[in-house]
Amino acid sequence: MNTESDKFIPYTAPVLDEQQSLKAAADYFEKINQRRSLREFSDRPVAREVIENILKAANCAPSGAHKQPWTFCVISDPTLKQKIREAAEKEEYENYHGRMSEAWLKDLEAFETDWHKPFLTTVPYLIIVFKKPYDLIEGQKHKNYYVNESVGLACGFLINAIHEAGLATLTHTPSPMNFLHKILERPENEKPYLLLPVGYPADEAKVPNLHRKNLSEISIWYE
Ligand code: IYR
Repeated sequence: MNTESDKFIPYTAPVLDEQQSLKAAADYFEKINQRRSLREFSDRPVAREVIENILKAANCAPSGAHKQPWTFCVISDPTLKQKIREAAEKEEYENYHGRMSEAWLKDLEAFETDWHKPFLTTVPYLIIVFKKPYDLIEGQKHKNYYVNESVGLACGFLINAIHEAGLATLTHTPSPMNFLHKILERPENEKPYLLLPVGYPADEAKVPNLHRKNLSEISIWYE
């Protein structure tokens, strides 16, 4: 039973002094600055427990009213990966042959992408994130809050955990993504949100030569 005394518990994260904060923030930036979206993966296996911990980390993201409106489908079955690749490539073919605007195609030139998505079958794991606009409990609909924001945050945590584990990923949205709902036989209250291939990078993997905006371009300080 919930009593008044167990409604709130102590906050246990360590409190750092200024020197420790300076070092922690700088070290963290240095590490996350190595993160890149990758399209060239190795087929080297990844331990299931690594993926379990990555998902547990994603599940630590904040969410509207702590509803955690997400489901992570984890696919290592080769037949299923092949099926997903075929369906994704079919949509991407349409995207690259008429559905995307000229301006959009031009913006993608730096990435040299096309409708072929071989990484979907190379990687040991695909993680498909579903959002839940409402929960279904005993046939009753219970609305969730800030669903896109919450699931976006969880994906951020997920990508961070993937990087931290020495793995790489790509935020892939072969839209429309409804085929994932069908192939994975998800319930009506789940909508596909993001597809993440997860694995080790291929030997000598390359990424586009992109630059991040600097602090003065992304922040305005009111001091
Ligand atoms: N979904 C396509 C196109 C694509 C769109 C964006 I926005 C990108 O940042 C990269 C690619 C594809 O995956 O190729």
